Amino acid sequence: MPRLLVRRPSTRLADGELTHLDRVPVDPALAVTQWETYVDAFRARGWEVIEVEPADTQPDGVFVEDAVVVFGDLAVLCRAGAESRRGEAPTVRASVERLGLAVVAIDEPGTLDGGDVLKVGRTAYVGASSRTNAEGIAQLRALLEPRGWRVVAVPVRRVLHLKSGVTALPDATVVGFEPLVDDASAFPEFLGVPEEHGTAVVVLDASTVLMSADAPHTAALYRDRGLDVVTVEVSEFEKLEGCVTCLSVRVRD
Ligand code: CIR
Repeated sequence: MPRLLVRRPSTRLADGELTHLDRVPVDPALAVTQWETYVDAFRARGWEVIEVEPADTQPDGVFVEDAVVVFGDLAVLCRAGAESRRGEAPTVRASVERLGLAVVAIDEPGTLDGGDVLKVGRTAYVGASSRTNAEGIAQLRALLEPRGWRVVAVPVRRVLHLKSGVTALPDATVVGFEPLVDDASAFPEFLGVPEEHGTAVVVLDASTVLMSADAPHTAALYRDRGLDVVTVEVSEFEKLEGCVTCLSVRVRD
């Protein structure tokens, strides 16, 4: 059964980091409702949900994808690019250790945010962003290449993380909103989509994707390609430069 690692929103969510967006009011109660609906969408499709210990002192702790990336039976604990987020790691490590995966960590001076890692088959595209540095990418490459992964660094300047700009459909097509993609030529199969919030998809199963409700034209495009599309409201997280991918870590069988 696929497993989903999540962490409920901090009461200080509204104080989360912002890089490209201006701060606007966040509704904490609505954020919790949206988070619960998001988690339920997985539960309804047979995913086992595992909650990381809540961390109210960590405003961005809900974006658990940034703290760990799973490659088969290897979990790579990240070292956050934003100093304010480094306190998220110990509780994530404790949860990951209970999953029974081999656990390794990115070390100082490396930084790596999980939102910068896009897995497509056995290729890991890694965003060279304001959060992920060259040393972090080098450490990840040293861990993955001996295990049969290809690591491809790609520039990320227009958005926070690589996966704020591009993700992948079940058939490995990389999707992105072109004005926010620094180098679409890095991806062998690329599909431009018409809305910024349509670029983030989570693959629920071979024919189903989960995405933001704030991209109806993109949802229609995916349906035209034969996909089942589940949409959820994630407005309160989008205000903080989050999206459907960063709210969970997916551990697939
Ligand atoms: C941050 O700036 O770190 C958070 N406010 C948003 C993190 C979003 N994570 C992601 O895209 N993977």
